[in-house]
Amino acid sequence: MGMTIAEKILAAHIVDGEMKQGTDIGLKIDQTLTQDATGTMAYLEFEAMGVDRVKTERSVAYIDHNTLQTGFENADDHRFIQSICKKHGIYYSHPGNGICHQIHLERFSKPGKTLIGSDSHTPTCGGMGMLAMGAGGMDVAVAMGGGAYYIPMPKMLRVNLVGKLRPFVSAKDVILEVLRQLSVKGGVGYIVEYAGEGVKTLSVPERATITNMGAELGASTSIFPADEITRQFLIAQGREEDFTPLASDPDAVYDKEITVDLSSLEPLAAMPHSPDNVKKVSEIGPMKVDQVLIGSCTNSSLLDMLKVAEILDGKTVHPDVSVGIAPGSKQVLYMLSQCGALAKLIAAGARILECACGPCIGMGQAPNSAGISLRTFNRNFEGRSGTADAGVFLVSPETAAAAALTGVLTDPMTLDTDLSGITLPEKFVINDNSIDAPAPVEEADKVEILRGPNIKPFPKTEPLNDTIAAKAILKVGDNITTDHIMPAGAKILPFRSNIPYLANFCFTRCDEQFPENCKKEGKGIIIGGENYGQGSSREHAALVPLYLGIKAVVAKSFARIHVANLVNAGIVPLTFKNIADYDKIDQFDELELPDIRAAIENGTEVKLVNKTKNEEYTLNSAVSERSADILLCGGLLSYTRESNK
Ligand code: MIC
Ligand code: SF4
Repeated sequence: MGMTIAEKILAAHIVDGEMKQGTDIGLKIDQTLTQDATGTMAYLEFEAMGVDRVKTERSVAYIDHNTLQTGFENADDHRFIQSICKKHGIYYSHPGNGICHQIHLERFSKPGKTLIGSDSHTPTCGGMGMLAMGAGGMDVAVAMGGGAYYIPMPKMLRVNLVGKLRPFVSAKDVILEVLRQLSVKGGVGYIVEYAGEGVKTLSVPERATITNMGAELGASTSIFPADEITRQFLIAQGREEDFTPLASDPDAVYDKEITVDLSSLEPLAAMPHSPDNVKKVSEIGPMKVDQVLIGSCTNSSLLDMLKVAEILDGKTVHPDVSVGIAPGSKQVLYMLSQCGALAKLIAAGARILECACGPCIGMGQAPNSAGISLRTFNRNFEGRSGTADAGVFLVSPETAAAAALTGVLTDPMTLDTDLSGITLPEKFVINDNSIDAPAPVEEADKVEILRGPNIKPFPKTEPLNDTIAAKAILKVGDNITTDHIMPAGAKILPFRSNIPYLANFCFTRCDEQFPENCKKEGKGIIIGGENYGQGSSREHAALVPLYLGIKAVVAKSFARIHVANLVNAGIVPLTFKNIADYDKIDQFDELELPDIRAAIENGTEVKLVNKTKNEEYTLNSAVSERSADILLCGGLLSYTRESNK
């Protein structure tokens, strides 16, 4: 039987298990990346493992999230990461060099290789034909130490692209259409593979926009073939030797298939507050817009920026709109400045922002009260922008630029600009001087690790108890994001290495009393709905609840990265056997999970006793055999220490 692209890469990297759906497989990881908001913790965990030098082919640490330095915290963390990199064999990308995914695509991605990153948008490099997955920081630390990365063997979903995009319709509209068809849960358990004639009409950065936002489908990852277009991109980046062709076999079997007709697509927008709440721009109509932001790892490539510059050329942005533009990398910004496109953006009145995540993660540019913000980003979860009552719409750069001029949501197909001349350059300008190579092995000993006072100890874990008895300290609905569990933003993000401080903000978007209640009770169980923990890969959404005494989360279903993070933190994830039981539990009910340790050990069903209601429900332990062992030890760090004994 033929293989899909993903199956070929999996087969070449499997080191444990069998490629059988429903079982866990362990993969050899060729490359890792971290960003600074998850990186500090990941490197503390790496240090705790006691490995001298990373064992991957390439590991890179990027500084792109916490670049707003309103106190010493971020700068201290950057210095810590820089020194760790130097000592342990990791490449270090300086702040200002750009967003991890954009730079990794440009400078390090390689078809056929595996990459895991402590950021949920790591699948961006799937646009290059890499098997690139988002993971918790601890999993990345293990992979840097040479350990395998475990995932449940995914199912295969094929997106058949037919036709060709019309001008002013772009890659963002393709992924918004896929999200419209599949929803934020539609990709769970799948690797999404793009195929069909339409693939040949998309450049690598366009493919990367699509695989990037595949994260919002809940998919394990997304991937494109590596073809002549891929090779041309690598040649333009001066890296032709990194090319390997990659295609699925003609008789490859997919578990599911959908089709997107590129020719009939129209500009789309994801409306507040979910990336799958998609409508046609023409259908929403000329809604007044207060802010337009262009950038983020989804849409900050040179191609995107050149199109925007062309649309704004010779015009002035609408006086009622604040327009911010953050090019994705130093390479993009430099080339924009060289060809004069940057001058067009500046002349039009755009606010040029640093090459970083910036407003995408709430680092500045919060909209006005009840403001309408059009963003080329990938997430529009409530409150993520920093303004609780703002409405964020996710759109393509073309749609964003159109609204920047008119002040209202505008279908860019109605513009009179000609974008046909905008193509990728044959050669990008290569200047890697903002990426430091690590110290040579023989000098590593001399490198001192620089630790600031913001770094606080990791929360204590303990082996799983025989029985868990605790209150239902919180009950939440469907599609709870990690932004609900552990918000980000300029005020909180600098404390990603200070779990006790972060605890004051945990779940406060759902229940202001949550941290207080946990501290009062000392322990608790969380009751969740479908797709609990979707969104970011931040392990803080597990580590902070762990610190607050959360012992188990009982949900209708879980998002892939978050469930792994819970296990890694030693918090037991459980699912309802009978979904209707969810309705029978109320906040503060006294719950008990008798003999939970034995049930996890033996892989049997788990009993949940609701003492308040005098009822009993059956739960499934949502974990594999290996995850069960990790839970029994009290988390991945203890498990790794035990296994190394
Ligand atoms: C995000 O987009 O939410 C982030 C910030 O990039 C996160 C990582 C984090 O929380 O640090 C992600 O997507 O994994
Ligand atoms: Fe950064 Fe936003 Fe991309 Fe996350 S989604 S990596 S915050 S640009």
